[in-house]
Amino acid sequence: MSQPVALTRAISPNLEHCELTHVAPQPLDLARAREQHHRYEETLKRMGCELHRIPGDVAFPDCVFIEDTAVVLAELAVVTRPGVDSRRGETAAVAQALERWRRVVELTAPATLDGGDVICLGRTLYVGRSTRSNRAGSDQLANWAEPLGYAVRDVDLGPCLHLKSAATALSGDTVLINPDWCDPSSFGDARLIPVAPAEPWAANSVCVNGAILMPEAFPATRQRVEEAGYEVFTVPADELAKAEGGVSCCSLVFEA
Ligand code: CIR
Repeated sequence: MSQPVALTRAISPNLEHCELTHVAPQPLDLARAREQHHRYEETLKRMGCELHRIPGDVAFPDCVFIEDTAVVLAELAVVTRPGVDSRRGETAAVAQALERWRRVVELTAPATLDGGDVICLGRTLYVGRSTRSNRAGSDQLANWAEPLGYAVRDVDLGPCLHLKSAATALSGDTVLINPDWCDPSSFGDARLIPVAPAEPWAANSVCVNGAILMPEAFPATRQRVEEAGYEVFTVPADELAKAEGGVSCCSLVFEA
């Protein structure tokens, strides 16, 4: 198997003007965010990724959250149309970078879709119906993905930003989930690992080469993931969490 690529984007000097939906504004320490982001990138490398970073952009406060700008399938990269105006312009640089590895297609108005709303389990794409992603977004994604053999299913969400705030795939048949934020029956017969009740934000993770990357702030959920048989890597991620970002948001990980 080839080495996976992790595509990241540097933090904007304007991060303090990021979008916030479910978290209250707090002072952001840009230097600390950059240090934690660097450790995140180094950890992806330790997990076996070839790391590629796009420069940040002062015009786009949220550009570090590159996950929202594309859904990278094995066959095709679907560049999204993010659900808030301030993030629409983030996609151009990402689309250009992805052309190195994939044919690139783009969603168009009236579709809105954030990549953080899309989970791939086997040949099924689950799309969260968040405030960022609309029916036209999942329909256009389906128009690209169904001819390739993917099924596309919408998932209703509770009070969280994205589907990946509520659930992420640990493998092709296992989901780490906060059952208070999305309906566990959404994922068919997948094996479900619930987050520890005291750690509602712990469902967001990244799977690389069969191992799992999680924030270090969720030890009880980490233990559950390890007991399920996964090797777990952790990183400090609390500074970008103030910008409402989790670990999955900061990379696009895919086979080269
Ligand atoms: C936003 O609200 O768009 C950013 N402040 C955070 C985006 C986090 N992305 C993600 O969960 N995929």
